[in-house]
Amino acid sequence: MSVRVGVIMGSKSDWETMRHTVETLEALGIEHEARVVSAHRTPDLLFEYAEQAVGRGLEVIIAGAGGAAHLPGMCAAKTCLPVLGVPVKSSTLSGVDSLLSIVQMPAGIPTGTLSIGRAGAVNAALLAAAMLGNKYPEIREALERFRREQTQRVLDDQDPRPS
Ligand code: RP5
Repeated sequence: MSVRVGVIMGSKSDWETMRHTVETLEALGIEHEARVVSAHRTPDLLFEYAEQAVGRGLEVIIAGAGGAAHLPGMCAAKTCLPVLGVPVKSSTLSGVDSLLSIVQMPAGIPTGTLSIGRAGAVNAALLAAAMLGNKYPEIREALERFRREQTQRVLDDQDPRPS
């Protein structure tokens, strides 16, 4: 099966957040790749990655970055593929800087923006699955299974106290 989702992040330090994207894609059986591509440290690599993404068969790109988080927006500027941005929680401003850097994209270059940190990283993978599920029935089924199991876990243990 070919790689369908490209997961990029601005730094190795983003892995602790972005691993949740990768783990969720793995749980859903979606082929993906994960790479460090920095908008400001390796701008040429970012342009190359985004420009070659369609030709390489990628269908969605998930980009995580923190601080002045221009990676998702710049990536979206260089490809017509859907780009989902994950704001990584920064140490100084708790990720609000990352969120605002990604979400406030001016009209014309849409950049999907998820919530800060782990929740956004997980949801980016689930949103990618929802997009791909329109085309691939096995991915739609995997996403439906994920949600059924999530529901069942809550129903099976409704005691809020730690076990
Ligand atoms: C951003 O700067 C990265 O996405 C990361 O969240 C942040 C800090 O990077 P490091 O200095 O830890 O490499 O580009």
